[in-house]
Amino acid sequence: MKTYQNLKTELKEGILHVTISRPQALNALNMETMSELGAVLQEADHESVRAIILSGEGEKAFVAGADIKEIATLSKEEAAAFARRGQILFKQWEDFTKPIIAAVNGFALGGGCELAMCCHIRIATENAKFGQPEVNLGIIPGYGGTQRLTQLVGRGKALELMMTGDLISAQEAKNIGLVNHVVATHAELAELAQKIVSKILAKAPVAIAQLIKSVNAGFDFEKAGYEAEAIHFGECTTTQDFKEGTTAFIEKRQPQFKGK
Ligand code: DAK
Repeated sequence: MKTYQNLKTELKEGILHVTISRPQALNALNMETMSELGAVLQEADHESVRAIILSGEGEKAFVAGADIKEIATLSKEEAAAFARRGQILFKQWEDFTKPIIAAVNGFALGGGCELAMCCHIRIATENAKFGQPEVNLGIIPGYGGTQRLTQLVGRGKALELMMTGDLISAQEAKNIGLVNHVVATHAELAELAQKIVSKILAKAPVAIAQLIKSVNAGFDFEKAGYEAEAIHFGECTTTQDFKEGTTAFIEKRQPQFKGK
């Protein structure tokens, strides 16, 4: 396996363990990490890899979203290109034809929740928290979250979560169908991920691949929702409110939104 700046990888008995590792920023997704998530998926497209378990470094965060400090400095053109690349990258993870388990070990917020939703199965420790707090920054989810959250939990709950920006516990995430299983400890999370993967790997790989393709075919990426999300996300990033939201986060204060 290659060496990555922000990912730790280990291939053990056909299972590729990928750990996002920027603990100083709660594993937030900067551009480099996004590009490494693309590269590692390409590497995983090899017969030696039969499944992926994705997690975050440490006991606090899976991924606390896109790197707000980095996105605050993007130009409009850079922002649009970055958003589109993110949508495509997350779709590649969703469409990967070997099982991917998200082992959510802490905060899964914004882009982190969106990344977990691209994985085929989500399990979590009870300290994990989920949410789409983009509204606090004056934007909307831009990596397919408006679509995938709605698919997983239904329209009413998805809209409530996205409009309030509320964070929910792992147990509540399980109650609404965002997470499949919740365990107490990080050791149990690793054990459960391994157990689920082992069970799947005992089945016929072609059938598993065809299952993933069949399920995903019913949630067509070309459908209007993803396109609308990209357009409306782009519109939000041009507002003064987006500048205010990201600046307020960096300055550790509440944002004052003006509606423009
Ligand atoms: N980005 C950058 N740094 C982050 C971060 C993030 N998303 N989340 C946390 N950190 C940093 C904090 O700034 C802090 O750094 P220092 O102050 O120590 O230098 C360090 O990680 C520890 O965080 P806290 O001190 O805040 O820890 P707490 O336990 O007090 O709070 C928290 C944990 C997860 C509740 C809090 O850190 C938090 O609210 N984090 C932000 C959550 C969030 O809003 N995530 C982003 C959602 S939006 C795009 C534009 C936007 C997006 C994508 C693309 N384009 C223009 C293309 C947005 C997508 C999103 O994901």
